[in-house]
Parts: sequence; C-alpha cells; structure tokens
Amino acid sequence: MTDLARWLSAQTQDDTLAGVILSMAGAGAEIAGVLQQAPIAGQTGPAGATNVQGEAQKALDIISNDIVLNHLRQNPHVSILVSEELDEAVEMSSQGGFIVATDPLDGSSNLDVNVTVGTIFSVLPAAGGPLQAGRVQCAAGYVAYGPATSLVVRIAGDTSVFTLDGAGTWRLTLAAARVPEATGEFAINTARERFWDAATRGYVHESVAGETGAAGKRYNMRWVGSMVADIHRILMRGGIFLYPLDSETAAKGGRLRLLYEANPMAWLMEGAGGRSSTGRQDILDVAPTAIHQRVPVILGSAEEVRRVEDWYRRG
Ligand code: P6P
Repeated sequence: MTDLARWLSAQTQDDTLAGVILSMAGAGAEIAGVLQQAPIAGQTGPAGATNVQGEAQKALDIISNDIVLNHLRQNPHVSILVSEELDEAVEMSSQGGFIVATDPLDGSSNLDVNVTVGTIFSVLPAAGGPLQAGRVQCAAGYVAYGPATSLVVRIAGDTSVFTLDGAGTWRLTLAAARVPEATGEFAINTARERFWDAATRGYVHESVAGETGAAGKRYNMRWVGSMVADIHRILMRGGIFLYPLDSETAAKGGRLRLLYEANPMAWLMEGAGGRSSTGRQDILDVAPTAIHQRVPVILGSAEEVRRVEDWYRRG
C-alpha cells in the first residue's frame, strides 16, 4: 500500500472520501508532468479567453481544469465540481456524496517565469450544496508544483505533506506540519499600500518598524505572488499571509476566492496549529452566498493573525 493510501486509511474509515482525495492527488501528479514539459510543448502562453473572474486564461489553466474534470468524472462519489475556470458548477455523479471546489492552477501568471504554482481543492459534504461554510469541509489540500512536487492534505486531524517520487507515488515526507505560533515574516503585496485600510497600514508599518517600534522585534517580508508558494512557505516555517480588503477590492468583497482558495488554505492552516481570519471573523465561519465569492484573507502563525485582528478591533 502506498504512503498516501496508508495515510488515508489511518485518517478516515470513509473509503469514498479517501477516493476523492486520491482522485485529486492523481490529477495533481498528471498536472505536474504537464507543467514540467510545458515550455517545450509551447503551452505556457495565453488561451485567448477570460474566465468568470475576468482574468486572462492561460492554456495551462484550461488544460489543468480538464485534467481535474477527467479524474473526477471517473469517481462516482463526486456530485458537483466548482472550479475557478468554470462559470457555473458542474453536475457530476447523481450518487456522489461530496462536492469538490478547486482552483486547478492557482498563480498561473507565474508559469512563464517558472515560479511555483499549485492546484488547490476543498471537499464538502454533498448534502448541503456548494454554499457551505468552510468549517464543514470534509477535507482540503493543495499540490505545489515547485522544485519538488508536494501534496499537502488534511481530513480532520493533522495537516500532512507528501512528495511525488520518480515513480509517480506520493511519499509521506511530513506527518504533522506545525506552523510556529510566532513569526517575524509577513507576506503582503506592498505595492497596494495606497488602497489599504487603517488596520492593514497600522499592522504593516508596526512590523516594518521592527525592534524600533511597538512590535519589538525585526520582521522580514516575502511576497511570491503565487498563493500556494506563499502558503507552503508559511506552513513549513511560519509567517503570515495577507490579502486584506482594500479600497480597490472592497466592491468585490476582496481579491481571493472563498470556496477554493481561502477555505481550503484556512482548513490546512488550522490543522497545523495556525489561524485564519478576514480581519474581523474566522474565514471558516464565513457563510458563502456565491460559488465565486471573494473574501479578505489573513492566515498563518496564530499569534500574528491575532495581532492583525487587534488592529481591526481598534477600528
Ligand atoms: P497580486 C494569483 O493570481 C493570485 O490569485 C494568488 O495566487 C496570489 O496570492 C495573488 O493572486 C497575487 O496577487 O495582486 O500580488 O498579483
């Protein structure tokens, strides 16, 4: 039995849930192979279309979405697929007990410059439909296509990390990720400062002031511009990721999507002892109203997320 199959059997008695995760892991392994050859195959360019988000689609966005569709269509336990690349939810198996929400290739604008991108997925119970709070997720995960290909997944217990080996097998490389409670590293796109609210500005300025200010310690800043890359760094060594509500994104509710970016990442962070927030409430408690709903995202080291929430409480 492979590492992933053995891990799944220890995490859940529900073979159908395990099967859905194996389907997404299979899609990730196939996408990894496509991405590694894409520059040679001439697949890194634009697709000439835009998705429901109004973003220019890359050929690889569509290819990755098709790969996920193909793997999930072979699984009778998936009732609905919600994808960033599809305007409407897709009806899959009428007997399916689970809904999958996915960003098939997050950060694809980084593909042309060979930066880590990823596939993010959330698994929900079918009974409640796609618009359920993240708190009720059955599982969540992402595949990070980087120097190594990593699968990070959580059902209800630990958040674990697998690495794809040369034979296409997911090998367990970290059984229980633990996000350090404290951190000295923040991730935010600082070019957006002119749009920030007082809380974000206050938090970032206090962090930049480092040991000379109220934070009383030195900070470093990292921003890859690929959520999976930034989140994986934070999961592995601590940090805080911020894509907060700002004056430019406020009309849309934020930048990042709730069902297939914020909720799965929040679920994984929680499983590793981290926290997630919109600034004013736990992301996992947000009640969705639309499948492509956006939400402010602040997540990572628990103590640091609380610091940001303190800035929001100051008003
Ligand atoms: P910005 C990629 O397009 C993405 O959705 C996330 O992966 C990433 O964290 C964010 O947008 C980057 O946004 O405004 O820095 O380009």
